[in-house]
Amino acid sequence: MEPAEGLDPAIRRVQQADRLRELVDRLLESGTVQGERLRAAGVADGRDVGLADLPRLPLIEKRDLWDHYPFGLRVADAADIVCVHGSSGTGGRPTLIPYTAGDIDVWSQVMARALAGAGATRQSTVHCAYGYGLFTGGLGVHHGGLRLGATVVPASSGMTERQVRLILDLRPDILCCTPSYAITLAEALRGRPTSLRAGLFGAEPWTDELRAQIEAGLGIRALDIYGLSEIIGPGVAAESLDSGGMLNVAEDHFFPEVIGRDGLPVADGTAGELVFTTLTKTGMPLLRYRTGDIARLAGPVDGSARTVRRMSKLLGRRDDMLVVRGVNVFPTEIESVLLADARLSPYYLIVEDRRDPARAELRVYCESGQDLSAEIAGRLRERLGIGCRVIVLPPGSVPRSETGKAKRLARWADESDIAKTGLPAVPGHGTAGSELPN
Ligand code: DLL
Repeated sequence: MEPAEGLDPAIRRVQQADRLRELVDRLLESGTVQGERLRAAGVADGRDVGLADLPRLPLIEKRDLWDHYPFGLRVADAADIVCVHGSSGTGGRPTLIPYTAGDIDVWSQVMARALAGAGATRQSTVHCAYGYGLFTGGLGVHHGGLRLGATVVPASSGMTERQVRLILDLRPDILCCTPSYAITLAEALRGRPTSLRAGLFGAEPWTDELRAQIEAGLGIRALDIYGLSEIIGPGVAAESLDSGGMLNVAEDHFFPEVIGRDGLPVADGTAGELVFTTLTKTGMPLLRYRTGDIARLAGPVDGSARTVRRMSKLLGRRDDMLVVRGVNVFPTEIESVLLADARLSPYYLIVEDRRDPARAELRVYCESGQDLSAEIAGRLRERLGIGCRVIVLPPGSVPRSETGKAKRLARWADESDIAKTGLPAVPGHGTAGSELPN
């Protein structure tokens, strides 16, 4: 464990407050919109703020990044930027993040921390099957692995047969990839034993039910790792072998808050939107960035050597929340129901069908050799409180993705959207859909 993780929380608070003041000074000097907004909020100097003042400081969100695309929020000199990462984003608008050498150092540190929390050491071999590129998954793990002194196998994503070969021949103990790809790898390994002991899986939502399938399929401990390119990439928070099912937040670098719909902070244990402040970043630091991700915060595990605050697995995203006939549903709740049934494959697709706006319906496409549609629809109704149309297709029908993030949610606004999902529009292919109640 890294000393920063075990710091006396009172000392960490002082360190965070100092870092916050330095950050505020950097932003005020930058002449960017974040500095202007701070001035408008009455902050003229870093010494004006403490951690308790955070809730009254301005928030920033993805729209601001787009409005100042590509680098309008950059604070460091252009010459000090050493690389760029980001996400392709929706609607073709990428989000680009410039990093200084100092930012890469912070990232390496928090990723080394996450890998060590999964049991990795200098002796480890880390098989990294996250994509390498603008996406932060591959290179984030890579930086952390190098920092730890482990051997990194930069397999990147795709070419599953080659991945299997590398895993069998190079005998890695740690696997890093998306949770959906972990399932693909488990299937491709077809029960052959491996040297893997643990994996760090993230970049897309996944449930404890999927965790159980990965752990059984690969014979490993499956841990969750969270992050977003705007803040740094993977490593903002990660589970460790002993973190009690929650993710340790690297809060000495990324200060977490959770806010309610009204924008006000909520108590620990209450779900709300995660907001992060990058206390130590210098390339494009963000003060109070609204992530759109929904989670809960909690204190450290009682009696643990790690004293950092923890966050829950993500419950969902603000914009992935489906509101169907007035009921709020997160896709992860549907996954929990589907994956608890061993007769279904782990592949599914949820469709919010609004082709007839007056009669929006939720369709759940899943796979099984058996007609389970009525049974699954019943269980979903019990869990969600609304009826869904469940369509059980023969195994292999739901589109798979070997690279990038799994697409498990589609929205149909008109007929042209149907073809994009690669699925049959009408129930009856495979097993008939269940009746639509209410
Ligand atoms: O996905 C960074 C990452 C790479 C995290 C590898 C973990 C592992 P972006 O492409 O910018 O960055 O996407 C960030 O992905 O706001 C969440 O909505 C989602 N996400 C990331 N990690 C998790 C997770 C990377 N563990 C967005 N569980 C975030 C659920 C996750 N969703």
